[in-house]
Amino acid sequence: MDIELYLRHAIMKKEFNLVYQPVVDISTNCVVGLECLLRWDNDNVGYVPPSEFIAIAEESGLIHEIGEWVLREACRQNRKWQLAGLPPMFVAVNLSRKQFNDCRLSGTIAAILEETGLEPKYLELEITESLSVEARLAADTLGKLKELGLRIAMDDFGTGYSSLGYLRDLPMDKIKIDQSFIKGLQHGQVNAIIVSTMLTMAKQLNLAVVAEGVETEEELQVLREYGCCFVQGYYYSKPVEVRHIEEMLYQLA
Ligand code: G
Ligand code: G
Ligand code: MN
Ligand code: NA
Repeated sequence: MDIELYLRHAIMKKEFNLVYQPVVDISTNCVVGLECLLRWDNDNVGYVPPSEFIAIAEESGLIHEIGEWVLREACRQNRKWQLAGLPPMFVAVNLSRKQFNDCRLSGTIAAILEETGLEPKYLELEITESLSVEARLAADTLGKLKELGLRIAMDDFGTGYSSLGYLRDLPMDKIKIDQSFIKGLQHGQVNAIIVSTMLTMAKQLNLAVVAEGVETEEELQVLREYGCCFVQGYYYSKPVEVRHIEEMLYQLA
């Protein structure tokens, strides 16, 4: 309960911070995008991981205000990097279920894009497989969002209850293979069979693929052989603060 009280004032007190993790094209080592991840540090409760405070924000309804802050901040920052002359990259924002189910979402996002001047094609929204809405409603919402010109990625792909049903029914642009499939990836394993099959399927469905949680050269090598183009994970970089991004972009180049 205490946490909710502090969370309520966190935006006003500027206690939130975004960190960014690169999505890398493995054939060129170029950063093509950055996923932003929310961090919260409060004097009284200390560091609270997002898995905890986002659940509280969802229950209390604070997620709308917090989520809007994240979207605005990510778009503003990406536009700023572009104006500073960095190569254009997309920024990926995680959406929680309550945000997704809010009928004002596409209007809010349209306003944020307008206000920050970020071209919609540089914004990506990550949704998970647990939207818990009817497929038809979710398809309507996604349709409206895509009309704005942005892209939709399915996060943690493969771990939900209806991954394939979602792919069939919803207009996705990308799947992000959950890191549990990537850990210790080696030929001949069940995980390897699943990952290579996901890649084949995605190709035929015209979906981009990002493999998440890549930590080792070995995992990267197997992914390369299966024709995976984009990865994200500690092998390249942890999520880092804004002031480290430019440094990191030069290092990877
Ligand atoms: O950064 P990582 O530590 O620990 O993230 C943990 C979880 O929190 C992930 O599932 C991630 O998607 C989620 N998360 C991080 N930032 C945000 C955010 O801004 N909004 C939402 N809804 N989820 C987020
Ligand atoms: O659920 P989502 O995919 O949005 O959250 C990504 C989470 O995965 C974040 O908590 C991020 O810090 C974490 N993460 C990103 N790359 C790696 C990695 O290579 N290894 C591990 N263990 N976690 C990672
Ligand atoms: Mn994500
Ligand atoms: Na994920």
